[in-house]
Amino acid sequence: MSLEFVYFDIQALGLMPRLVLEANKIDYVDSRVDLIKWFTGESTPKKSETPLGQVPLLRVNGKEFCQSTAIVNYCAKLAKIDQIEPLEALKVDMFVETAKEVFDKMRLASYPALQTVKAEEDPTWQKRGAAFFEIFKKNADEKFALMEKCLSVLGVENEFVAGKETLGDYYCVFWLMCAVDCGLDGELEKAAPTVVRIAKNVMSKNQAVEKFANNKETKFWPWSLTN
Ligand SMILES: N[C@@H](CCC(=O)N[C@@H](CS)C(=O)NCC(=O)O)C(=O)O
Repeated sequence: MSLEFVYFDIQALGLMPRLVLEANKIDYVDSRVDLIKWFTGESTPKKSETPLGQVPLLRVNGKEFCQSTAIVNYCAKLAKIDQIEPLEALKVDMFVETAKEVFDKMRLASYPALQTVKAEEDPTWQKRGAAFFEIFKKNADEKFALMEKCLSVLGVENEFVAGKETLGDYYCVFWLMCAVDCGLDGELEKAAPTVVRIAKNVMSKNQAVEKFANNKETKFWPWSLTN
């Protein structure tokens, strides 16, 4: 089977698919689309050539699929990490939804600020990045606290399922990587210490996860590339 993951040269919505594949040593081609060329219509692939006009997309034996959650879930199936008891899956899913909800609330509230600056006036993303982060970082600790509350309600302290990696553990790595990249790691540690503990736990047990999490070559957001 051939597997090609196509996304911009950032982590963001590409982080989870790449992490699941790499943590479980699944062979894939990690194709990076040039973000600037995407918007000028010169990228490979072009926006108009993708199934839904967006990335990420996954090519499985050449056939293209979109939507990051669908891609993450498919990768989890390939990695066989979804083979857990229904009640364990319920716990994992409740946290995954919470982690995604926090991320979506923070990023979707921040994009309008970024769009107030014209791309031509800000080729290095400095102004757009600053506008984005001003909103993204606002009251981040309150949003992080929801993830901590979720873990506390579920009674999860170090891992979701004893001796098994799950999407819940990987989402903690996602949040640690995002927070470090945005300079929010102190806030995450304070408001959601269990998220950080679970992330470090899976990193200490799986070298591929540790390598992935410590790889600073791929930034989380495009606007931190030049910072
Ligand atoms: N619901 C989609 C959202 C995908 C999405 O928003 N992709 C953005 C990049 S993170 C994109 O393709 N932006 C460029 C565009 O829309 O032209 C998913 O989860 O995959």
